[in-house]
Amino acid sequence: MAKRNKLTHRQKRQVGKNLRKRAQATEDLPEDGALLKELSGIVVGRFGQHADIEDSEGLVYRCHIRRTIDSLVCGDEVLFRPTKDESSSIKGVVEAVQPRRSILTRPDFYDGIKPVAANIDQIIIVSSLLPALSLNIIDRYLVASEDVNITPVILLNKIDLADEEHLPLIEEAMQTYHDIGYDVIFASCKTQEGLTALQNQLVDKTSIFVGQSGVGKSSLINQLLPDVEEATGKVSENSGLGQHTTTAAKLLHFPLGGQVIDSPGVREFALWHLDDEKVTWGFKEFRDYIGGCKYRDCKHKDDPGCAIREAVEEGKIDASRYDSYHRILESMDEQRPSYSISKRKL
Ligand SMILES: Nc1nc2c(ncn2[C@@H]2O[C@H](COP(=O)(O)OP(=O)(O)OP(=O)(O)O)[C@@H](O)[C@H]2O)c(=O)[nH]1
Ligand SMILES: [Mg+2]
Ligand SMILES: [Zn+2]
Repeated sequence: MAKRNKLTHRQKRQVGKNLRKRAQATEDLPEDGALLKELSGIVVGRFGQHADIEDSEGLVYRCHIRRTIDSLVCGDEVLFRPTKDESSSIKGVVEAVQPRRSILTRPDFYDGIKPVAANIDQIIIVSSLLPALSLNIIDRYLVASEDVNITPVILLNKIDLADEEHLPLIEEAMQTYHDIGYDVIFASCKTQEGLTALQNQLVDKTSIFVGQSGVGKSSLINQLLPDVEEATGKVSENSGLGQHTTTAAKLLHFPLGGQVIDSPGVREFALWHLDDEKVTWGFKEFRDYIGGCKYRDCKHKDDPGCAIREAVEEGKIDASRYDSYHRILESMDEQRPSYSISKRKL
């Protein structure tokens, strides 16, 4: 008997995808006559083959998605047709997606770049003092935000945990971001410090909270939306990670206006999909100097006549941001999955 070659993980996923597509194709979508006229709505939840769509009055319909739509994420504005029969479990069909004003993506090890959320106005980068404050991680999120061209805001949570010795150091580090031009908010879910400032920052915008597990994203959302009760978890002593982590993507409205998309997909931004030039561009304060280096292929390190390094030496660019930049470039080579490297070599 001929030996059958095993499929690779990637091939198995492709087969699974094809099977799901076939199943969906043969699924009975409601007939034209069973549907009411088209309405506009927004995707507030996304599960497998279905999406929850909210209409302009705040009513939510669980809908099928037409096969012609190949990508639908929280925050997408859509046209959908409710079913006439209100007793059916599926309440409508998503017919079309409006052009996106912005799209947040994340690199997926197997599928390449995957969309996570659409029409986001700002990214709230949540960091905290437990897990320990990492400026390098903030810088990674800033680069990712700059790359998708969505305004980032830095939120330092759990400020109640800062002691008198460390507070000035933390303030100094945050001042650097403020000087570059980023909004910085100090907050605590425990003492309520900074929550009004955060609330004002969120009005009339669609925001997304990103940050490592356990920094308090869900706790902050709970504070602003006491009715919602996002699952929060104690930071596990062993791993330093939150235990009750958020799993399903959803869009929630704030009482004062504005909305948030809470999604697990953006918790960990990896940057390996960006090339070096994009990382450089993601350091906003470097931009004035890009193109000013002596050599076109300047690595902005020891190269003679490097305009960026000279700006660091003259104190125009913060030295810790410059170090962080090089650390990101070095770690990206390690994080890049092998198939991505081989693609680059082609
Ligand atoms: N001391 C202190 N603890 C906080 C604060 N905010 C949140 N926490 C605690 O931090 C832990 C983790 O908070 P979560 O809100 O679950 O964190 P998360 O960012 O949503 O984590 P994931 O869902 O895993 O990504 C919980 O035990 C919270 O009670 C704060 O301002 N001060
Ligand atoms: Mg959470
Ligand atoms: Zn240079």
